Amino acid sequence: MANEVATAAASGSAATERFHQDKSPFDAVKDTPKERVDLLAREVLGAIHETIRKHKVTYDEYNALKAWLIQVGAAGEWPLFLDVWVEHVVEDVATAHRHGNKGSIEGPYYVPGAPELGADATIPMRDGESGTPLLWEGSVTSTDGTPLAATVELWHADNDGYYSQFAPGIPEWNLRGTFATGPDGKFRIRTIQPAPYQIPTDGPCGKLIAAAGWHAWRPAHLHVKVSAPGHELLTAQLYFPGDPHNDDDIASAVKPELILSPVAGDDGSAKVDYGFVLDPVQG
Ligand code: MBD
Ligand code: FE
Repeated sequence: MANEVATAAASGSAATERFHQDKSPFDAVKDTPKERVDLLAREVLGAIHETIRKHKVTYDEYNALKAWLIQVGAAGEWPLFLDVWVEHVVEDVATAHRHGNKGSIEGPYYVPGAPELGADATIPMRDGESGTPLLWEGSVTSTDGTPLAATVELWHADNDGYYSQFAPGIPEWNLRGTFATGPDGKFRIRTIQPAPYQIPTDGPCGKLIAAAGWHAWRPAHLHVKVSAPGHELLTAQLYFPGDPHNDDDIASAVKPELILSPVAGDDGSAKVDYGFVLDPVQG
């Protein structure tokens, strides 16, 4: 374990495998009419054709694209590519009708089934887990203010920017937990503050970033999925004030409503209050 290093290919193939492991994503769209598939496929291809004509894309560039796309698949980086550069628009469209909490993208590193904990608990972590301790208190309510017995799933990177199950040498459920609130909707979670996250630079996504002169950073973030009976599932990320990448997240997933306001405790820890408002399911 000690000499294993995190590689793009390893975290990419873990993410790809994980995605296929759940129920088939095709099931939910099996009744999609041909007309819609035709429309979407034609418009996406049309946008590519237009770019080629507009910028006179050459055969050398076309062949490089082909080779690069093959590499994205071989490295298992399709989940990473799509979640970094596409998912944020899908999320915007999917949640535009909501009156409750703003959401954000799920990203490639969610794993269902994290250890179940109570409303007042410490997330699984290693002895001496590095990083600023974070005490997070909040409650879950419906849009009319009613407290909800809810489930808060939390997952995040460690102080080196690595996620358990996607980087080697980290215990399986490290920094992943499922917290159940009581009927008052309240929770109190102890964890550590994650570090900013650099998407793998040694794989094909990293190659695109370098070739385009972009940077590979996401701001430090906590991922959550908050659910309650009769309410829409909220998938969100929470951010920390002052992070240099809050303004230029490579995944375009920061919203001002999702930036926390932690206060420093006298023991070097951070304390934060942040609760969630869920939209009732309509109809
Ligand atoms: C992440 O941790 C993440 O949250 C997203 C959206 C993309 C890559 C890595
Ligand atoms: Fe993340």
